[in-house]
Formats: sequence, structure tokens, C-alpha cells
Amino acid sequence: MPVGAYLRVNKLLTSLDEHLRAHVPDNLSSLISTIAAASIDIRRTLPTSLGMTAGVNTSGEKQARADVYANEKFATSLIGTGKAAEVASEEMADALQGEGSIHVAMDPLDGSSNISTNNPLGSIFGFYSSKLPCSGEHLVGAAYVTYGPMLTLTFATDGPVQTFAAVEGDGAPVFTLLEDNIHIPLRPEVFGLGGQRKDWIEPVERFVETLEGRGMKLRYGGTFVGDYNQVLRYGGIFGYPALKSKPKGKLRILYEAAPMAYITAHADGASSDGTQDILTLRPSTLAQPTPLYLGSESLVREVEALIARR
Ligand code: AFP
Repeated sequence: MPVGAYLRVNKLLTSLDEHLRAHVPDNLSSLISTIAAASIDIRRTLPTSLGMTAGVNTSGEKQARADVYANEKFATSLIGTGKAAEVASEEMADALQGEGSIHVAMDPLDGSSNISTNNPLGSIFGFYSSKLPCSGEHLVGAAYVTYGPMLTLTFATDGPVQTFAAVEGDGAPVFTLLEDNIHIPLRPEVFGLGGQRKDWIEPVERFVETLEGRGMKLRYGGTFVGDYNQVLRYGGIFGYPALKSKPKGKLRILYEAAPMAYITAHADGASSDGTQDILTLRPSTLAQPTPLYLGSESLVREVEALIARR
């Protein structure tokens, strides 16, 4: 069914702008609508930004041309709102400084190694009330974009989690409410863990065997946003665990782990680095990574218990 028809059937016709005006404080509202507008441009540009740059990002990872484009587009648009105090990004060594009050941390294009295979990509944003780096306890909102069959924007700002989808019309696409008040389903169905199985720490390997034993389905595509998005809808767990070769994990606290942990907490789920809530971690650098387990609370507690018994 086309998105427009789906939206009509579900009578969910609120536009993003209407929603932001009614429910979201002015500074966050400007940042979120700017992200929505920039994501439309990035989606259009993706087919023409294939290929890699000669450089690497701050974590030494290869950079796609689309990483650089998305970074510049989001960073300059967010600073241009006048609402951001700074914008820090996985693709920049230092944060850009602005005139506003919200400290933004972002992964402008998550999963860029999926560009050449045309699998889903994403963008992740954390809105912090304190200078970065700081813990996720200072988050006042978080958002992520999915560039999949639909262009969607999911966010929470101290309230329910909502997803808006870009609906094509006569003019520019309009983000329209697709799903309101999202809660992770009680019965978990899917799981996805990054890294290689032989590199997982032993409790994680045992944990995954129990998930398989109870008939849960493996869903892993290699883009955090895409894989997490399934957990939010179907219930289950996403992890990028501590690896034997990489005990601190891969995903970054400020740019990726804490914003998604914030959304998860507002959808009745839980997050952990194996011992403590992701939102309580205090990174000392902008790009500090963490092991990450995220999703249905019962499963996050199970993996924590196995790690504690190690
Ligand atoms: P890229 O942006 O380099 O594609 O990395 C994506 C990512 O950071 C995250 O989106 C995935 O969950 C994770 O890496 C996948 O990593 P593995 O390939 O090691 O499973």
C-alpha cells in the first residue's frame, strides 16, 4: 500500500510542522525540522554521491563521499538555525561552534559501507543540554532518520516516540505522522549483533545461543539504524558487543549509543554496556566507543546477568 494510502487508512495525518508547533519546545523544534529538510536533500543526493574519499574519519574508518556530504549538509544547516551551541560529528575532529543552547552530537550517515549495496542507511542525532562530551543524562531529545524504502524521521523529546514519513505530493515532500507513541512490543522476535561470532566475548556467544534456542529470528544488515529500527518495531535486541579484539566495542557513546538509548528508554526498552545503563556513561572524549546492548528490557537484563557471572 502506498504510504499516503496507509496514512489515510490510519487517519494519522498530522504534519511534522503541526506536531512540532504543538508539542516541542522552540529550540528543539527548529533543529528537528532542519534535520527533516536536510534529510530530503541527502536522500536525493545519495545516488550521485557514490564512491570513497581519500581520507578517514576521526576513528580511522574509511569515509564515503556521501559521509562528507551529509556531514556538511547537517552541520551547516543545524548551526544556521541559531539554536545549536555546538555540533559535534563522527566525521569531524572538533565540534563546530554556534550561538544557541543545544549541544548536538551526530552520526550524519550511519552505515555508509551499505551505499554500494543499496541497503538502508541512517542518520543519528543527540540533543544535549550540556557541553560535550557529557553523559546521556543530559539528553533532552534524540532523533534518527532512515533512508530505506521510506524516508522516515523517528524522535523523542521527553515524551512518546514518534515516526514521521516523507510523503511525496505536488510540492516538496511533507513529513506526516506514521506512528505515534511507539513502544517496544513485550514479546521479542528479532535480534542482531555486530562483529564476528568468533570474536564475541563468551557470555554474548552463550546469550545468542539461547535466543536462537527460543526461536528468535536473526536480523542483521550492518546499519545500526536499520537493525535497531526492527527491534523497536518487533521487540528484541540489537548489540554491538565487547569483542575479544575490541573490548570497548565499536559504536560511539555520544553520536550513536546514547541517542538511541534515549529513544529506547522512551519506548519502554532498556540499554546497557553490559554492566550499566548507556545513559549513565560519561565519555571523556567525543568519539569514545562503548559495547552496546539495546532493546527489550528483559533481554538487556539477561545479557547483563550473563556478563556479570563471567
Ligand atoms: P559504516 O558506517 O562504516 O558502514 O559502519 C556502520 C556501523 O558503525 C554501524 O552502523 C553498524 O551497526 C556497524 O558499523 C556494523 O559493523 P560490523 O560490520 O562490524 O558488524
